[in-house]
Amino acid sequence: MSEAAEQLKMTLAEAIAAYDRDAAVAAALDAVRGESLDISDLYDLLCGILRDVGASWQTGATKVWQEHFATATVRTIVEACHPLVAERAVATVDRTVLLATPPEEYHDLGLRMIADRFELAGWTVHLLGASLPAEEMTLAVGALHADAVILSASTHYHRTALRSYVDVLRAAHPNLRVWVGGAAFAIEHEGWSDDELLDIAAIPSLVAAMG
Ligand code: B12
Repeated sequence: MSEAAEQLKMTLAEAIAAYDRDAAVAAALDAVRGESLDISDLYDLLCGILRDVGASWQTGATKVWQEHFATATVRTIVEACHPLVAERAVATVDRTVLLATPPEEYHDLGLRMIADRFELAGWTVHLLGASLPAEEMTLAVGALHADAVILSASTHYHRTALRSYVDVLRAAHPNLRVWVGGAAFAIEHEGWSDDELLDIAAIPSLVAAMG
């Protein structure tokens, strides 16, 4: 992590500890507007803050309401960055991606950040949010002429449930690219082939790789 990123991570963690959402949002926006940090670096750093909060919640040092406060603050920062994402996106690559989580999977912040990474890379992005049934995604793929679908899972239970979700989608749309990811795939991905997983770092050059 760069020195600017380390500094900002500390500032944001302090603002969150002081329950000062406005200060956190202002510091994050200053950093990305001032170009000391790009948006992808900011998202990596926000992800790190939430992982720290999650670890602290697991030990009991952070209460559930405090974890919710931190998550809400991060969400506000990400939403506040969106006009900059649209401004900084590269020229269109003429590809459309839809993003969602499967039913009952409410961890959607990672998905939200992935949506912006695709937009920065020139994709047309339709974020369909958390807990979308496979049948609805199947309809959306047809209606929005999607080339690809991104599905995210944070819990092991939802990683398993995604298998039949992806099978339903592929049966309806054989040429569709479907990629899965999220915290549930971080350690291992039994039952999934390597080409169903996506490396975030590959997003900027995906279209060239897809041929
Ligand atoms: C915030 C949070 C919540 C919030 C979610 C708010 C929201 N709307 O997103 C709330 C309070 C709702 C919540 C609830 C629960 N949570 Co929770 N939660 C977290 C926490 C603290 C942070 C998650 C987060 O936003 N991280 C930041 C984002 C940016 O990271 P990310 O999702 O991993 O995404 C990154 C990558 O994975 C990647 N990515 C994501 N999707 C995709 C897809 C593709 C294709 C690709 C390439 C990449 C990619 O992109 C991001 C990086 O840019 C984590 C702790 C942790 N260690 O992460 C626990 C955690 C995920 N939760 C956990 C649990 C257990 C739960 C609950 C079951 C708790 C409970 N007993 O009720 C419920 C389940 C709710 C449900 N049914 O979905 C566990 C999961 C354990 C497991 N592996 O099974 C964790 C890890 C906490 C822990 N240490 O135990 N949670």
